[in-house]
Amino acid sequence: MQITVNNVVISVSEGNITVWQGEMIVNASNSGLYGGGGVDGAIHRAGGPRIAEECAVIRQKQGGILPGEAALTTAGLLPFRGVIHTVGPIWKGGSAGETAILSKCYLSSLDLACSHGARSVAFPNISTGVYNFPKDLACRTALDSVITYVRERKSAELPLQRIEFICFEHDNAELYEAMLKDYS
Ligand code: AR6
Repeated sequence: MQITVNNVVISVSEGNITVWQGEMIVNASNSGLYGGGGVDGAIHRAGGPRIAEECAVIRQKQGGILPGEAALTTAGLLPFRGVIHTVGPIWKGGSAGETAILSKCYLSSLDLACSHGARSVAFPNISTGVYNFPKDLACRTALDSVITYVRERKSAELPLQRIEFICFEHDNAELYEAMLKDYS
């Protein structure tokens, strides 16, 4: 399933983000940028120690990153131009600003990708694993945030040509496929 907004192809697929083909991938990390489980673990395992070394430099310089922020490192052994690490909100019931923070994850990752001239970027389903964010609200928030971002930019300010949501879980892939149709 894919749609085109402002000349950017926005698509959904089911699979493992480490074998995606494109320029930059986003990681669902933690505030200390310590490699963990889930997609974070998969990226660090596949990319090798250089990613953790650069995360340690960011940690030393600025003490990590806050939920909603993003930071760029090498992709190590992975064939990407870089990995954008962002930190999603831990779901606490919905009244702690979780949706706004999740939206900010997508926007700050896109800002970073664009400021480095990336032509393509892939997102995992941030916060919907151990951080427990409800999957349907996370999907709506991801699509609203990314599509609004792309719509509001002039083409000249937007190096991106392709944005892909990589769903590791089948139910997430179904949600994204269904909701993406609302924007076509
Ligand atoms: N490719 C794409 N998506 C994946 C992959 C993969 N290889 N593996 C898992 N997912 P999670 P969070 C999906 O738990 O909820 C880490 O320990 C997964 O099915 O990875 O943001 C960090 O260090 C789910 O849909 O991230 C943090 O401490 C989605 O990725 C914490 O978990 C996000 O699940 C972050 O929690």
